[in-house]
Amino acid sequence: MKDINFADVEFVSSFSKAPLRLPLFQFAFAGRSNVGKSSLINTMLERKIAKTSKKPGKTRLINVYKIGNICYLVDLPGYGYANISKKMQNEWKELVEDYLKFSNLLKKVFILIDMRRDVRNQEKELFFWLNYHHISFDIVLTKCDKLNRKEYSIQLKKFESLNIPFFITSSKTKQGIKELKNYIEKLVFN
Ligand SMILES: Nc1nc2c(ncn2[C@@H]2O[C@H](COP(=O)(O)OP(=O)(O)O)[C@@H](O)[C@H]2O)c(=O)[nH]1
Ligand SMILES: [Mg+2]
Repeated sequence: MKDINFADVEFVSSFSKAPLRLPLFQFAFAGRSNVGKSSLINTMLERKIAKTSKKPGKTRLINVYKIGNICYLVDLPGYGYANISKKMQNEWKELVEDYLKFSNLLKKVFILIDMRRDVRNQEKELFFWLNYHHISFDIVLTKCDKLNRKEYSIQLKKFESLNIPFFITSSKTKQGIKELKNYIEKLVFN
């Protein structure tokens, strides 16, 4: 099996319209704001390339990073902001749903969930919607360093009961990062 050099990364662009014709496999990252999406991408790529916005909810853009000449990581705008208008919610939906439904060569969607939290309606709706459209997804649990052993085992059981494959990660301790990268490699080259 070939290797992907995740450090060989290039920022492609921020898209306000769904990029549907990217010529290589894509891995998309979705999740509510503050879940640790930018941190995860930066940790995987071993540099601070993913933009972190000080004003969450302001950017409705899809950020795309190209790894070597092999694949793309697609950073989808976060959902679940408390104070955003219906209009902005609809814009988010249209942009993200357009991309997920119609993008060429989308290999996998990773849905990030803070491991301390429970699965909420927004995630459940997203699971349902992705299944309905036959779009393949897994869960990536973030911030696993923030749980003590007891909390960890309680949450682990909860997520196991969903019957959706999941990774357990921390951008702080780098737990699970190698596994996630190996998995992406496997999906690209198989
Ligand atoms: N302890 C810990 N904090 C994290 C982790 N990942 C992200 N954070 C923190 O969570 C906050 C939101 O992270 P960010 O990556 O900007 O989230 P995004 O809005 O989903 O892109 C920041 O303060 C990060 O430092 C993690 O794995 N462990
Ligand atoms: Mg971010």
